[in-house]
Amino acid sequence: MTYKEEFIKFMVDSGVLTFGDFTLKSGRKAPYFINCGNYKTGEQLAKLGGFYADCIADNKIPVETLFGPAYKGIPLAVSAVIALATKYGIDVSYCFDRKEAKDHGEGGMFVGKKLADGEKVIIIDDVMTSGKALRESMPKLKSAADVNVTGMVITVDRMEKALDTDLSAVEQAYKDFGVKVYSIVNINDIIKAIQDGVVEGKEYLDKMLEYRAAYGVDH
Ligand code: OMP
Repeated sequence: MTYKEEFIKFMVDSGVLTFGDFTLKSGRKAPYFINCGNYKTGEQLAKLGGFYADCIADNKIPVETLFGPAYKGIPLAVSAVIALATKYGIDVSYCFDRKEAKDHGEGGMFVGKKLADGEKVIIIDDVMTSGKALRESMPKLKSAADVNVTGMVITVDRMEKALDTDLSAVEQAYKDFGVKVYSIVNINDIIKAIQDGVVEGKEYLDKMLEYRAAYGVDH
């Protein structure tokens, strides 16, 4: 089994890759959904962190701090920062934002490493569809300090159009913010894994391809 196939099987076994009728953050109605909130156990998070760390190390993305956007990005960034240290001996920091500012104690909008101008930051998130989530986190991150976002690492690139453009969300992210998006797998890898029988789901393929014809784009 290839590395990508192993990850796709891991998503299915963890109940993360699901099929049905879903309304997405962008308003799109999709026949499949990747719910990273379903990685629940210590073993699953340890394994997930290893995949993020592999992606960062393999692509040699410069990094001082991992940023996990609240809420779903928090355990993802924590899993990745631990795996970078234990698997690769790369001991870096992590931080996350608060959804509501704290007005007592240490106060502020961020928890974890205090960001500095020029700091090399990787955004750790779950999935990219239209790029809306990145569009929301960039101003927050930049409000902390003039950080250097060296990349964004996600588990699945759905390879879809950004909103109001024919560019892919990944291309639009680079155009607007200079942020390069790295993914462990993309939707073509998932479709191929289903076609090859690596994971179940052949009955959903028609709907997935139909959806891909409507919103999908190559990059
Ligand atoms: P965009 O902000 O449109 O790129 O959508 C990505 C975000 O939507 C993710 O950060 C999730 O919060 C959520 N999402 C998933 O978690 N899994 C999916 O398969 C699809 C979405 C989505 O709503 O598009």
